[in-house]
Amino acid sequence: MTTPLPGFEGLDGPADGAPRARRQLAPGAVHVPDWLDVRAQRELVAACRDWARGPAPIRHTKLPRGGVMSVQTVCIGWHWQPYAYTRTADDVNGARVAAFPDWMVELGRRAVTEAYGDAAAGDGYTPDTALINFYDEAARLGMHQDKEERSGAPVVSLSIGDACVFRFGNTENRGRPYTDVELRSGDLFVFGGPSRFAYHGVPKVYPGTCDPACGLRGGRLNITMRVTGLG
Ligand SMILES: O=C(O)CCC(=O)C(=O)O
Repeated sequence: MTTPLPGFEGLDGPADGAPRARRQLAPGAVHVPDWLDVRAQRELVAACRDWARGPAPIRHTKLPRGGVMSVQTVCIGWHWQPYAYTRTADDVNGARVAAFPDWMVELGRRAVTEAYGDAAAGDGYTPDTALINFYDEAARLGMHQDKEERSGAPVVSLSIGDACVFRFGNTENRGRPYTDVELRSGDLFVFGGPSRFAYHGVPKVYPGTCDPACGLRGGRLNITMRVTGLG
């Protein structure tokens, strides 16, 4: 048996190195480990590097009360800033954000199909925005709901790089009950249906767990695809 990653011992899941099984955490919330192979991870990292350069470069999002998010974010399709979507990155440089590519729509469809085992659900899924978050070793994301979208379509989350603790909670409040899941490079997490508006966050990233074969030298990249429901 291999040694668990430091700090992972208390989490619910197999030891590091053991195969991890697809798991439904709650109705509509599904974790599919190792969904992206290394090549797909590298391609996504390369695409995200391009988007991070512009037209609206990656930034630490400013919060309305004067705080700044520790995570760095760049958006495609639509630009998210607390708490609305716009086509232009008005809190960055005013540029229109990069288009949401067709290949990403296809990836989102495949993700929904495979997470839910439901081709019709996948075929009907047309994401039009993605928030791309980069976490350095100090970055965290507090418990929140993704609720600026005017659509109940699922959120598709892809993780690359350092492993993290992903906290998936309930739809009522930021507190318990919640489940902590370790998300590793290549993992897919989809939340829709009754779980679409569940609170979730990232309380911890495990620096140094990134395999450079994924295309990142360090840190964690997370891509969440969404359907805005905006015209
Ligand atoms: O980084 C993650 O796994 C979650 C990202 C997230 O919750 C968000 O972008 O709203």
